[in-house]
Amino acid sequence: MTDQSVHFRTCPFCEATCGLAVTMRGDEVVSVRGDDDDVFSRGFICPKSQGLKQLNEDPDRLTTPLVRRDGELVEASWEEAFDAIDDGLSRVLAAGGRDAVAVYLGNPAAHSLGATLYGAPFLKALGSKNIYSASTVDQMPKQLSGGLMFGTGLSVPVPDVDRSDYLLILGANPLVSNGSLLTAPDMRGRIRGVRERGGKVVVIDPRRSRTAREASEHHFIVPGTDALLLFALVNVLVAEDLAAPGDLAEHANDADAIAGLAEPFMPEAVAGPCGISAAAIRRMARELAAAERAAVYGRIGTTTQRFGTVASWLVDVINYLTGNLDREGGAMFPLAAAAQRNSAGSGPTGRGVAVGRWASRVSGRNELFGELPVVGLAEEIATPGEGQVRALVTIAGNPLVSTPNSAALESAVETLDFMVSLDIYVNETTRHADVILPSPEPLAKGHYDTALYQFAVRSVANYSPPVIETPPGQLQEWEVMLHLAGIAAGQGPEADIEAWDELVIRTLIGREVSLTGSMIEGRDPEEIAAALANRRGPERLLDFMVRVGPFGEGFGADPDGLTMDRLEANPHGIDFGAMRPRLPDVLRTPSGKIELAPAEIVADLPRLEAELAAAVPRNGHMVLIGRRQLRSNNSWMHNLPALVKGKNRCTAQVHPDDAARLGLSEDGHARVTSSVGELVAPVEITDEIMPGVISIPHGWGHDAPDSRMSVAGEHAGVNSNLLAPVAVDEPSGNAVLNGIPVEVVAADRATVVA
Ligand SMILES: Nc1nc2c(c(=O)[nH]1)N[C@H]1C(S)=C(S)[C@@H](COP(=O)(O)OP(=O)(O)OC[C@H]3O[C@@H](n4cnc5c(=O)[nH]c(N)nc54)[C@H](O)[C@@H]3O)O[C@H]1N2
Ligand SMILES: Nc1nc2c(c(=O)[nH]1)N[C@H]1C(S)=C(S)[C@@H](COP(=O)(O)OP(=O)(O)OC[C@H]3O[C@@H](n4cnc5c(=O)[nH]c(N)nc54)[C@H](O)[C@@H]3O)O[C@H]1N2
Ligand code: SF4
Ligand SMILES: [Mo]
Repeated sequence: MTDQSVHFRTCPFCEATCGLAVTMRGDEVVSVRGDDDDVFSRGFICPKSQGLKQLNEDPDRLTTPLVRRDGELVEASWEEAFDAIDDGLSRVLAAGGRDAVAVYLGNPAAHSLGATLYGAPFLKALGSKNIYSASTVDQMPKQLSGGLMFGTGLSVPVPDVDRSDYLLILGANPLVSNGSLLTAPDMRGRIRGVRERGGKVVVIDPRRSRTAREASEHHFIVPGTDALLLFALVNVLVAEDLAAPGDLAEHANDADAIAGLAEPFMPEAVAGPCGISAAAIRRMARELAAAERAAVYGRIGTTTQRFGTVASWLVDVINYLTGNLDREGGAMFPLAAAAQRNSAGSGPTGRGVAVGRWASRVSGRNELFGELPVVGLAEEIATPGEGQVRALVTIAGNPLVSTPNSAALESAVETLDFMVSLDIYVNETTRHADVILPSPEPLAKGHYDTALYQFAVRSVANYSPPVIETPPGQLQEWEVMLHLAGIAAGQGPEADIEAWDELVIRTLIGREVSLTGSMIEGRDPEEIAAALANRRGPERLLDFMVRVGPFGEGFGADPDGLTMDRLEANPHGIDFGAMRPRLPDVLRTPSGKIELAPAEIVADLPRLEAELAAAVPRNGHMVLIGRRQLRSNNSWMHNLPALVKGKNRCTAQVHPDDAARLGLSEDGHARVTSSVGELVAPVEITDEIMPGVISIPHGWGHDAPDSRMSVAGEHAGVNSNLLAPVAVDEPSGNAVLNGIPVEVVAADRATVVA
């Protein structure tokens, strides 16, 4: 058909960055398939990719701003919407000051070029201490441990899966999640590759997940005890003289301290609390040490729990002790073509990371990387006093479903004086907003993964131009962010967007030319700006970032180097190769060394020791964990019919022994109660889950009265975060979402409480 055209683009829905071949007829999506020529994914896709077509067709997706009038959200023009925001935010700022406005940035913001690159100017103009994001219900412990050990909040070693002989995976299910802090499309193929090379894959998880089933070996673990297990591995490596960091030693501080710190955590001491035998732990340590090239990888099961930072740190301590840090086939530092934080300027010495430059007003939790733990948002809204939050801006976030103690946050949000959301739906969160600004659908946006390529197993660069023209009357996310910046800066609703955009690029250029070690150190900013003048918005910023990046043309320094023009000429992406050793230059610590025993982490060890000492038999008590599902993406893809069809997936999984003990039956329901909430969910009995553990997926509970997601409403499920109390991993303030004590009883559906 001549009126059809095929467009190649990167899928924006998860961290795997798969290449898609999208067939269009005008603005209509005919099909979405894998791009066999994509340099990274080679045709691999998952079912969520169909979301691109389904979102395009979704009648519930917002295309006009909504403004609340007489209590109801009604369609409005952009002018009216920005007027309302200027009015609402100005009133709150005048009455309560900068901190009275809180911002929450959700997960899709990290997948959006506009929101990623233009978030900073808005936040800077706003100047509030109350900045929150999904990071503190996710990976903050890993960012903190990486930051303290290696020097930046994005210094996260990534398992080099394609060249490894031994993978130890804790609390991650990449066959379903498709990888996180690990950008590598087709994880099933890559994990199979390890085994086909004669290597071994070991999975530690309270559920026999898809990844566990694909692995050579799987161990159930009592939720929340990974730090104990990892410490026991360290203990064995040291006690049996298996530690062999080799050349790494010359780049590290405090290696001597590790043995002493690990001393209390003998395998025999942790075996009971973890539910893994001492013999198995010793064998694991020996195999890890003996493997030619091995990597330990921990993900959300290890970060969203009580000892997230300690567990995240120990993962890299083990990678160090076994000599696998920065080694091919081990855990390595990626090198992204644009914006790689840990390669800005030059190493190995740097400023390191600042922790706790301010603290939250009510509970005194530390700021990290410019934000506060989101578990504290509800109390910051609800507690009167100076600095009380009175307005909230959500950007691509659904915190009323995604964050702990959802009911308390909802009650707090209802009392706000003003709320704005940049989103694509009226959902559980945005239904409370006074103004909702719509984002264009993914096909109408340019795409490049500045964030995710920082965790990629290969240095890949791939830009996708918009396939659909911005519909008339629609604004791009970056333009919206700059309008918000203008309002926050007191310039009113009609700020000069072009002037703001100019300021943003000038700021980036100014910083780069004065950066020691930059490709354009000392160059004339005017000359650089002139060379970028043919573009605007995110594409101009991206052009700049790739040109000064590690493969860049450096504004004349290397004529063969990377530019936006070259990216546009390569729709299947450009592959600059596998990860390569980067020590010591990748470091940005003040000492210029790897810090193996950071004080902030060591300070949390007495808490872990107390846990070990207090470990009591569980006596039939149940703990809650979550799970991800192939056809879900956190809370927001349940309005797409292709992704919700089939049987109800929002079930409470329990082991047959627990089901028998608690009187639960497969066609019945369980009432699950925690210290803060209660819900009723259909029971699914399976021996894939560890006895004593119950699993309910997060991201459901779409029965809010005035949300406008008709399909999701028919597949409502329950919000598991109603059960999550306000509990944190102390050093990072990250929420505890796994290992929550609950009581489980059989419930008759007819007695469901409202
Ligand atoms: N119990 C439990 N809770 C969890 C987790 C868990 O494992 N267990 N996981 C946590 C994790 S890792 C994360 S990242 C968070 C996610 O937490 P959030 O980011 O708060 O939630 P999402 O479900 O990703 O919701 C994203 C929002 O963005 C909107 N959206 C989607 N696409 C776009 C777009 O292109 N532009 C704009 N402007 N908006 C868009 C959606 O409509 C939705 O409102 O959830 C966390 N919550
Ligand atoms: N299909 C799909 N893909 C997604 C998402 C999605 O919602 N759906 N969300 C995306 C996001 S935002 C993120 S952050 C990533 C997350 O990516 P992953 O970290 O791979 O997330 P999960 O699939 O939730 O896997 C976490 C595993 O940890 C286990 N677990 C729970 N508690 C513990 C514990 O205490 N210890 C151990 N060792 N394991 C535990 C769970 O049983 C689960 O199997 O996925 C991304 N990809
Ligand atoms: S794995 Fe992730 S990036 Fe790949 S098609 Fe699925 S959702 Fe898209
Ligand atoms: Mo996440």
